[in-house]
Amino acid sequence: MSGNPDFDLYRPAEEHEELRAAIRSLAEKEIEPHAADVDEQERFPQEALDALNASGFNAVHVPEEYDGQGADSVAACIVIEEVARVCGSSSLIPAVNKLGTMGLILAGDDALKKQVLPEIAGGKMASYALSEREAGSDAAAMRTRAKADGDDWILNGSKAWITNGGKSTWYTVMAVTDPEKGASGISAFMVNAADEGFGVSKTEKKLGIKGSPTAELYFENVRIPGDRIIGEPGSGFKTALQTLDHTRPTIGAQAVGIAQGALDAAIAYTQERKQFGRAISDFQNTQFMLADMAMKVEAARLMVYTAAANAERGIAPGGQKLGFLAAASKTFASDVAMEVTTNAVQLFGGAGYTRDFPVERMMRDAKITQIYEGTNQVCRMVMARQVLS
Ligand code: COS
Repeated sequence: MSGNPDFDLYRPAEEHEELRAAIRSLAEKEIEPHAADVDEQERFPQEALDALNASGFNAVHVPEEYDGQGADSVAACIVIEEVARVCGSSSLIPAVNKLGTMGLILAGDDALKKQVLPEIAGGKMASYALSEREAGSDAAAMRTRAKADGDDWILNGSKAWITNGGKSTWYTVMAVTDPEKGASGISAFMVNAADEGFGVSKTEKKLGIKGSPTAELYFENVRIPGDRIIGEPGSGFKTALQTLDHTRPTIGAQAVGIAQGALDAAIAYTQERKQFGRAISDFQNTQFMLADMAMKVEAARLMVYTAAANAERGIAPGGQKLGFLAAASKTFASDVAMEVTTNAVQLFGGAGYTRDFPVERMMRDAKITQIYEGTNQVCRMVMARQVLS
């Protein structure tokens, strides 16, 4: 049976294993030592950005023709997962660089790609600006307006909860261009941080991922040239949702990484910690908890890679099931991450509740993966629509 080529589908590619070894080594050496401080000080993980940029792991998804590495979607997930295993905040650098450029990659024209993508491959960052204070899950209810003025567009409004807002150079911004047309009157644009009238009005104080700024952006008569629109006017909402079909698995990957980090810490700690004269890993309760945690992390990982592989194939039109798997993998992996990190804290006992160990940070960081890129409730809506269609 071993010669059956079909079984290769279920074997990780050699280059993916090599990539994992490389990014794990970098993450453990350059990112992990700063993770607790980044969280404690609520500061941007500059060391991580420098290390990721120097090694080219900052945005591996950027196609080769735009000076990137053209890594596939599974490879991008592996990078995010391995960084998240040591630092959730830092993993948002490669994750959001992909989120902030995916609409452009999917629907933008060549000239705009040439303007933006080489900069991202070279170390500048990108963000995705869809949500507004009154338009979160109901994203089509957005108010930010873009009006044509000659060949230019003029943007007014604000966006909320924008990951890496203020740190990014480029922003994919969804705005209403035709208020009469609802979701079909929304367009997507590339806005540059240097564009006059663009700014950051507020940075959130958060439970977790404290090293990654989450910002409110404002646009005050921001004039951008006509060639900064992504695709046709009115296609922006579809581009935004299509983007999420490609990037929800990357949040799944982040969740898997955080869960794996907590599991690894719990395995090590329970073998060292002695109570009643034995290592607590000798007790069956601990063993069953660790077994369940490991089983669920593995299941989540396989689902995320399957969704990412589907996203890879779904770049061609007609990838009908992409939305289901993307939402399902993100939802499943984030629920697993919440459960596994909570159980890791439990296995550490009182020590797990302190900041002397990384598991409480991982538990706080895991929570956001159930909320962003579509709350798990919205993701279940997306799944149910496809199941019932
Ligand atoms: N890809 C491409 N097009 C899609 C799509 C997808 N995955 N899903 C829906 N569309 C299209 C629909 O076909 C529809 O087009 P037509 O009117 O031409 O048929 C259009 O987009 C609007 O879709 P729909 O009517 O389903 O939109 P809703 O307003 O009902 O919203 C949900 C759908 C709730 C699923 C969407 O708003 C959503 O995903 N919200 C969460 C947003 C989110 O994840 N925010 C987090 C931001 S990142 S931190």
